[in-house]
Amino acid sequence: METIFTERHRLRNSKTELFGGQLVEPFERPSRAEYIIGRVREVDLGPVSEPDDYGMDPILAIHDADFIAFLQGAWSDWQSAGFEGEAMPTVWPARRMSQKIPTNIEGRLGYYALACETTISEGTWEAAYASAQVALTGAQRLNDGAKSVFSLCRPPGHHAAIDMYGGYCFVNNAAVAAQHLLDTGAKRIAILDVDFHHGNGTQDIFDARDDVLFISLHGDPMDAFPHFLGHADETGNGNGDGFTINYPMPPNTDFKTWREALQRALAQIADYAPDKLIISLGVDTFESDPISFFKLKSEDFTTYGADIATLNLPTLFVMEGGYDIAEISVNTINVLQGFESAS
Ligand code: OKP
Ligand code: ZN
Repeated sequence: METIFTERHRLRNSKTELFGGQLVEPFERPSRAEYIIGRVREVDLGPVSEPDDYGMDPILAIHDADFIAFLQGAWSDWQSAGFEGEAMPTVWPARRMSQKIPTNIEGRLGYYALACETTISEGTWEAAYASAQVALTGAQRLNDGAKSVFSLCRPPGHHAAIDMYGGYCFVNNAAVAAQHLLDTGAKRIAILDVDFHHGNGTQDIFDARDDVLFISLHGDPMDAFPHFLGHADETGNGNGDGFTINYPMPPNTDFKTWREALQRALAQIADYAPDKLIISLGVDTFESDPISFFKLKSEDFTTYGADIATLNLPTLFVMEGGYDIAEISVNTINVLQGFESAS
């Protein structure tokens, strides 16, 4: 399997995350991608290629233009305001307040943020842009006939909504890839999100559409980030009614239970008969992940990679989360090798 990767992910290198009331080193850090690409090379998964540049249009096909302009300018606006730390919101347009977009950078941060753990710092936009290009290049490889591709995206994307960032995400890489496939001939795309956290951004983007089936397996939002989306009764709206499916699961969910949900999801994807499949691949379902609460073991990732291959669909794997630095690389590549061994 070919991997698409760029060192430009390193431009996303913030120094702080608000966690447990303290500013800590971010869990979403450059070494994550370095571990994963190291393992890709160690097991000789396949060639590693640089992304092509598809420009801004595919990003603006998913995201609100003023939101993207905000991301592009946020770091410079924050610095111009004279602040010394990294950019983070402290105020939101909460219930019954005005939704007018402020001109001031502190107001704009609150308007466009869905969470405040994720600071914006120098290079953040450039890395987010490059990450989307990694996803787009992987998608185009499927158009060119590849059976499967690994887009080693960083920063991740599945929490980024039409006009919101947070949860370490800025541009929704999987959604941008899905739209590219639709714009180049596909009629239906399925996105299966196996990251521990609910893919609220992807759900938001495709909420009212029937050309993308979105299915997510995740920690129940009653207990887990992002807390305010991902319940089982969210099934899509308008034309999209029935094309969003959520499988929230409780703390300590083990592989047996998780795999039962996966099998149901795979049957639903088969029924939908998509042209192509995108996996939002987060490996934070691992038992030792520092910020999650499922109990998957390393060998389980191989098993479920093989399960996904039974769909026999052209498949793009888009990297999302996974934070136990020592083992994310093994677990990620286990999914890809499990998939290949069953293909
Ligand atoms: C990004 B991805 C836990 C706080 C969680 C943000 C998590 C973002 C996850 N106490 N903070 O989906 O892996
Ligand atoms: Zn996650």
